[in-house]
Amino acid sequence: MKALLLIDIQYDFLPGGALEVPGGDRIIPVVNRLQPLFDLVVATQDWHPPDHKSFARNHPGKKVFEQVELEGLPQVLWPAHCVQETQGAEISAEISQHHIAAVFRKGMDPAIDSYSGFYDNGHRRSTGLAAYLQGMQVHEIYLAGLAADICVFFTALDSLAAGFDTVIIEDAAQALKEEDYKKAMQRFRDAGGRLLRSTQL
Ligand code: VGL
Ligand code: ZN
Repeated sequence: MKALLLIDIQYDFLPGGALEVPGGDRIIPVVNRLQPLFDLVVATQDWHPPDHKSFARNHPGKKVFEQVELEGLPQVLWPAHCVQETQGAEISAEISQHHIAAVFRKGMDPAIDSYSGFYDNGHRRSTGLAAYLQGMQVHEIYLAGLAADICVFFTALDSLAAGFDTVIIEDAAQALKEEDYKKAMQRFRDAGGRLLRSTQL
């Protein structure tokens, strides 16, 4: 079975959002066109409490995009984004919702960030996504969403590590920073991942 994972296609990562990915909205029609081609579509949703430690505002004297240490890990401080129950945390209504079988939320623990849809950044706790996909007999995972250099990338690495055949759909994922994206995709390929364009599916 082939699954399409839609990573964090939420208003706060789209143009006009609190942590907008430039051009992030370009992926929406591509994602909608792809959904019917898969056996299963699953979404992730960044879902932070207001006191989340990845927010610069929760570190007095620190600025957005500064780096600190959190639970022994390097942490970029973000503008407050995807706060639980706010409009910015909603998955875009422009994404066809009827194909989405399940939504896995992440980033609820205020003490640690969670870029991957599978685990927090310290790989301490699982979201249950790997077991869910295995239970659904999924062997191939295709990724789309935001941001390509952060949450799509880290989800893709964990997907490979869990043993799934893993593909990032290049034109269905948009990066926050182009230089980071290039490095990330090199690491992804080195780990055994593949990049395809939506027209190749
Ligand atoms: C993301 C930064 C912070 C993402 C989530 O979805 O790529 N990036 N939280
Ligand atoms: Zn976040």
